[in-house]
Amino acid sequence: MKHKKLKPFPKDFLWGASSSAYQVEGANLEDGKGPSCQDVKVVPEGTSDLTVCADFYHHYKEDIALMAEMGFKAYRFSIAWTRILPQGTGEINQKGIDFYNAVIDECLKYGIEPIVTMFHFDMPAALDERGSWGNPESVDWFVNFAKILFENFGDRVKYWLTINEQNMLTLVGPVIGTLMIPENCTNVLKEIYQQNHHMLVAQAKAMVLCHEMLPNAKIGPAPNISLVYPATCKPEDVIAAQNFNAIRNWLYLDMAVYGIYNAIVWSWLEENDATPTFAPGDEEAMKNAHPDFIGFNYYNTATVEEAGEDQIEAGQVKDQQSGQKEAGMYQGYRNPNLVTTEFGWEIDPVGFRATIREMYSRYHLPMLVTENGLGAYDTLTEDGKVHDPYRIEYLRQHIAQIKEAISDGAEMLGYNPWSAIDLISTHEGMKKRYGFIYVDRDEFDLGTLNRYRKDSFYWYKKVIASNGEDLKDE
Ligand code: BGP
Repeated sequence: MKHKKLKPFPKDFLWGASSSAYQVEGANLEDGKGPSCQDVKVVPEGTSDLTVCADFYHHYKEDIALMAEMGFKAYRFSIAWTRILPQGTGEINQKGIDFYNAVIDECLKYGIEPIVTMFHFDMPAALDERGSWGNPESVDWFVNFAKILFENFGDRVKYWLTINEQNMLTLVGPVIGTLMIPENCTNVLKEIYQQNHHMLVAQAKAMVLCHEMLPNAKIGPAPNISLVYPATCKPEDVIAAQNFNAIRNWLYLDMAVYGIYNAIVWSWLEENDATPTFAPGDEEAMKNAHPDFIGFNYYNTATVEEAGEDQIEAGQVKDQQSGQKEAGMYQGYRNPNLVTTEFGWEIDPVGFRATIREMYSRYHLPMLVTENGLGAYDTLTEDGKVHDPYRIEYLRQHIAQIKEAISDGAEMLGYNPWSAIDLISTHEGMKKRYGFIYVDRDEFDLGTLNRYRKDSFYWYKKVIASNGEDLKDE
């Protein structure tokens, strides 16, 4: 549909950007913080560990001031479970509470709405030792953590996100450093989807608790949603695309919104003897939960074709956007219509609109973009500049497609691209940068950690000031 006239962004649209605790904060074992799975994992060769990151822990005032200078209306960040509960359960670390109180207050000082992710890839190491999400008790661990967050921060935080990219944890957990599979496990698929089930129940209970404790707050899930295209109009390819759409996307949103398991996924699990076991009360808990909005991360679309019967080999899965193959279900296909980033991720702004349209048709809920962005090599010039026209172009095209989607009738709450500031990429370390703010350090040399405004910083400031009307780069 080519619109004759585009609708404007809503007046209170939440322009901002995102980060996550384990990638941005550093101070990973400071002030009583316990280790998370990210602190004990073996990082990919040639990439930085997660001990210092962007050192947001010590620079948050300066960083939030820079966000305010860009005109941010929102900042989406995650709370490290192990800063609040070093062992995952038990005693609260007051210094952790103090830190996030300070971050929230600093945001509010500038009128920046804090959007809090409760779990972003950082299971407490102590809970991993107790079986992680595979332990049925994990539901209570998470709900207990959620309650502490609501009690301590709920007076000021109005937007909550439950679990970041639960679908990626389930599909490619080991490459992110999460998802523990017990050594003696004989049915890995069943184990994975049992863990996934525990996360779904935990999320549902946290949403209900949020509504009980904080009637004015809004809460939603934050999966990574990529609409899946069929490689051709061959009917078998269309079925493959529906299969992957169900496994990758709709399983998570059907459950979050309607409290039901997606039928295609359920049949596939049944055939593989991998359906999860329900504990008493699970079904009811899932039905009772009603998100107020859908938070979602979007980087690109996926394309698949009909699959043969062979499985993907371990080691072929590189990151959260790869690994698209499941025997008899679907097989990844390189979309010849799309270019890729320097790091091999396809770029598909129009697919962003298509993804939003599809989600709105299925769920009829307002949507909040919780991630989107371009990872690239950036260079700091001698006079302290970072020229990143590639990032501006990527963001410009994606924002333009949100406007199309709004004109299509979709309800959009905000746009929080990845990332507010340079931080550590899960797979590529420091060299793959996403931020509007450059951090002077490299992979292993911590540099000065000074902050510099990239060209995209000034451009985004203008975008926000014009409420998305002025997307020009000049
Ligand atoms: C998402 C994660 C983020 C972030 C981003 C970029 O999947 O939620 O935590 O890492 O992807 O990915 P990467 O750092 O691998 O480029």
